[in-house]
Amino acid sequence: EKECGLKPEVEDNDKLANSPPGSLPRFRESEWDDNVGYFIKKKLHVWCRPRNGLWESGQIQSTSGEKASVLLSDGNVVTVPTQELLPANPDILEGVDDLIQLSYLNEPSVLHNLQYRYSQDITYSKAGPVLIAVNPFKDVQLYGNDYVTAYRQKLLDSPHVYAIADIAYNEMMTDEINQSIIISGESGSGKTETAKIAMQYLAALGGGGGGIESEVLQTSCILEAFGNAKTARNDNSSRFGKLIEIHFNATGKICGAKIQTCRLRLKRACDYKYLNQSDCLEIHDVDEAKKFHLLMGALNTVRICKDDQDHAFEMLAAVLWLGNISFLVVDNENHIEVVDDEAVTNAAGLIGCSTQDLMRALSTHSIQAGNDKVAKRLTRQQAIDTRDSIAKFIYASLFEWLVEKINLALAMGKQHTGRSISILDIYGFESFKKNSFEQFCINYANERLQQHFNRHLFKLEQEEYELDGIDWTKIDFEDNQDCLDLFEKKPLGLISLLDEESNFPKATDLTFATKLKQHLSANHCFKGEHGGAFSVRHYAGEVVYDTGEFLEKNRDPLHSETIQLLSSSTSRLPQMFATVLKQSKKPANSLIQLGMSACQKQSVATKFKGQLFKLMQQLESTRPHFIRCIKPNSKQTPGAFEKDLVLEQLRSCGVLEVVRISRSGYPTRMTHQEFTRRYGFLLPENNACEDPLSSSVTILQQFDILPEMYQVGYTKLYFRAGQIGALEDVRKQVLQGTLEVQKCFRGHRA
Ligand code: AD9
Ligand code: MG
Repeated sequence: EKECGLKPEVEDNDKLANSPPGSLPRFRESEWDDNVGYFIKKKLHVWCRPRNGLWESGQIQSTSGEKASVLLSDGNVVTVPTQELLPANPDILEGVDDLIQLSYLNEPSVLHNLQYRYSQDITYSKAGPVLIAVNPFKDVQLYGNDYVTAYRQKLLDSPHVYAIADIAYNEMMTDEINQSIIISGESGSGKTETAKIAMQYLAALGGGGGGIESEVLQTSCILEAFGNAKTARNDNSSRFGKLIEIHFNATGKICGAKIQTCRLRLKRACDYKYLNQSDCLEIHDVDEAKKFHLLMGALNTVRICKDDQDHAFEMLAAVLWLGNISFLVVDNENHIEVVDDEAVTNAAGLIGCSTQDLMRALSTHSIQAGNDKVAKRLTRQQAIDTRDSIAKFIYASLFEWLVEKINLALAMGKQHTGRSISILDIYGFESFKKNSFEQFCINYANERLQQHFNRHLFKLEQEEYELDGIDWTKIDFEDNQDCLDLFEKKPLGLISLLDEESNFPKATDLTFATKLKQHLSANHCFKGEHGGAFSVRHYAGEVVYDTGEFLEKNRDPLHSETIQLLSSSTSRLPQMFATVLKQSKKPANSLIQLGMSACQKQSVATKFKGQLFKLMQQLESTRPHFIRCIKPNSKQTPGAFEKDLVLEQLRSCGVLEVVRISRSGYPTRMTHQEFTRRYGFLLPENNACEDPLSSSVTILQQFDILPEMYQVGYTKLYFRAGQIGALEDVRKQVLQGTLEVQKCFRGHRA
């Protein structure tokens, strides 16, 4: 056993914890090799993986050669290769609030900390500046008025969505900078619930501005009713992304709000009425009647009138009836006729057209032949696609129309103030057994969001240190630029190639797959798979996509006769189209023009990319606060903590790197001017000097801030976590008159 090079002040696990954070020996897993001897000698706690690959904690008893015997917590003694040991944290650090506080940041330690907290229903933790929210899958007693008050008055400071919302609110009010709360995580990890919790807090703080806060809160109910669906991963899965922007007036009261959605205008048939095909019409523990009642209440709150509510439900019914329309094959070329039954009659009635017109639109497609238009009969598959695309279009129009109505209600008579907090809740990263175009778009959006996260927490951080000339050792992080390039590069990226192939009438899923393999194999994030499949190495894991239906879904075909049919309808439909039309910035005076623009319209993927860029631009102009939701198990049940699943999510979203950068970095920073303006008055007058840099340094020295706790940059001061707190305390006491400047100064020095 060799004595190794650990720093001398460290005696054992517990002493580690007792030394102040700044003097903790920080070593990464790679440095463990040098320290294992020390751990062995001191018989310290370690992590090992003696059976089925799971990490277990134990205490080193002895070693011989490359093997160590370890006493596990269950009393068993196991022999494991010393190389496979990792240091465990001292007991005193069990369940710390912030992963930053851990002496050892290896994966089992981080997991253990989260699991320990989770087992006590403490679902929130911090990873430096990022809030980690582990989905409890049950009601936990952490919310409500008492908690809002406690966080507002700083009686509680444990990690919480409320605390994040509070910081955002305060920074908005003091610095007059727009803020954003960016919530990410896998499907079913709790993003939408988290967004609602944040909104709840902001509504409580900003209430009293004329009742708009309750309207803001009610929007979720409506959007979820129409925009969510049950999937394999989540009973209430968001099928659209939303950015809700809450505006405040100068006194901090909510004065308006705006909702922006990007929706994939696509759903699988089985997500609709269409419903009975999913074999799943009931969700355990969900009371539909009650939810419907809440929805009606919410629609009233946002002032959608009774007539409009009826129309909305008529359109829903139309979609459902459309789904029941069936076809009869009439020749050996697979051409069809529409079955004339109650489905087609009812659908036509609700849409507001004649049954004959609807049947014609569903069974024929007119093509230009010279100067004449010739009606071509549709095959069974073509007819089904047409029927489904009408249903999708009606549903999407209805959704857009609702969003517009809600926005009208939220912004009524309110002007923009420049004081806003935006909450972003998008569809989470998805990886199913079979992944199609929907997953392709969803995962691409998540990839963009990850870049935003990386940029802020790593790139900008390091760049700032370097620019300001302070000493800083680079920390590597998983950059996902290559994966974004794979999607976005022109002309040789996934989206460009998809668009190109979508424009080829003769292209098939297979030609598309071959094209991808031909052009993209050089990117290490891409892999061609068997048949029509390809895989992408996403930041959150590898996903195999099946190109089947990619082209069709990207084209999203809506033939001109269908458009014509819908726009001549006597129902509310044309009015709903108008919303969709306006958004594509095409003149809305003639609905036939929709048919024109629909033919030349952008592909779904390109439109999606455009929306995403706009969204990112908007976020770039705000100060971000990040919340990472974690799904503790795949069964959607309380209590179960599947370590592998959690670890995968922690790894993929870069939480560990965030902790590292925050711990060795300087999270608090102020310009010299700001610093002297805030604390300069604490200096005895003869100590005050003109230049802010010298003043700053004097203040720091006078208050005995340890030199390793801060760095002086060209323009700013940088502090390690927690350092500014001591100064703030003194400042507060002086301002409250409970401490005299001279005394506090002398007292502090003493
Ligand atoms: V998706 O990407 O839209 O498919 P989300 O939005 O991440 O997904 P969601 O917020 O819908 O997940 O949460 C899934 C379920 O977890 C909810 O329906 C709740 O049953 C459960 N959940 C999530 N967060 C909480 C919470 N803070 N307290 C209690 C929760 N239950
Ligand atoms: Mg959601």
